[in-house]
Amino acid sequence: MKFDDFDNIMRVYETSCDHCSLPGIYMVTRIDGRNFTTLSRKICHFEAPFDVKMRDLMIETTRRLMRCGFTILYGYTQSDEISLLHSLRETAFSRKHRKFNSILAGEASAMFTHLLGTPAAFDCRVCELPSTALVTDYFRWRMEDAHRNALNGHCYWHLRATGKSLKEATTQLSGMSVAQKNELLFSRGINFNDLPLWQKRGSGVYFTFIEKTGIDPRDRSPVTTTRRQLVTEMELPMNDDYAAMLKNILRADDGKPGLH
Ligand SMILES: Nc1nc2c(ncn2[C@@H]2O[C@H](COP(=O)(O)OP(=O)(O)OP(=O)(O)O)[C@@H](O)[C@H]2O)c(=O)[nH]1
Ligand SMILES: [Mg+2]
Repeated sequence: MKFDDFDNIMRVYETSCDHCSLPGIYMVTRIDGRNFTTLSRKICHFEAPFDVKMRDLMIETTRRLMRCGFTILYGYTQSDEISLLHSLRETAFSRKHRKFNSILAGEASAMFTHLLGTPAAFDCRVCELPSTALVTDYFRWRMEDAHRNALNGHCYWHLRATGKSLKEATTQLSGMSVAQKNELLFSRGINFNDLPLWQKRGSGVYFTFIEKTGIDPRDRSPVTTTRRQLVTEMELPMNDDYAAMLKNILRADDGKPGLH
């Protein structure tokens, strides 16, 4: 058989389940650390429940992903996960999910491992959101998750510090209301409201535009160019204010490729 015929026959098996997102649908990718419970506790001995080094590695990885060949408007990270909002006009890899999942998981794993100096792996999934309202809800959902995890994490580690076993602390927490968890922390001198916002809300990364003035080497005339730069926000607003921030990012989406 000629190679071209052989290639055509075999290609079908490779591409038969190659799902693509339709035009007009927002794509959000979520990249999540694999087995980070073990990595944090047994391998790297990160401070619990929150370690500034872990936060900074996740933010640096998010910033890398926002410049790795996709058109991304906003990156959000909390715990061991990163969510990326792609431009509505994202055209990378013909919007093929297999490419998004494999490339973003690979890039995140490579960057995080490089920064940490110990092997770490991430998975990735694509979420398809048909409206800006659902995009906003998606990011509010992840922030709610961060908030819940922060309260549970602080309570859990305080119970452990008082001598409770893993099982005892988990059982005690599972029967408690949010108010009781707040009271538990308060009785040990911690006001949950006073904890750093990045722990309760996660961190966001987005692009801003800056104007730079230079000299045109051809005629020595002054020229002004616009550059995009990444900004990291560790004190994100919440609720309606967060929704307004996301709305602004979505409104400014010109979908221009090649700006990463
Ligand atoms: N000590 C410590 N642990 C952290 C920190 N950030 C995230 N983690 C841990 O990372 C884990 C993230 O949760 P999951 O993604 O559900 O757990 P996982 O072990 O990664 O499991 P899979 O994602 O299913 O592979 C939790 O156990 C967190 O406690 C941190 O700053 N310090
Ligand atoms: Mg994980």
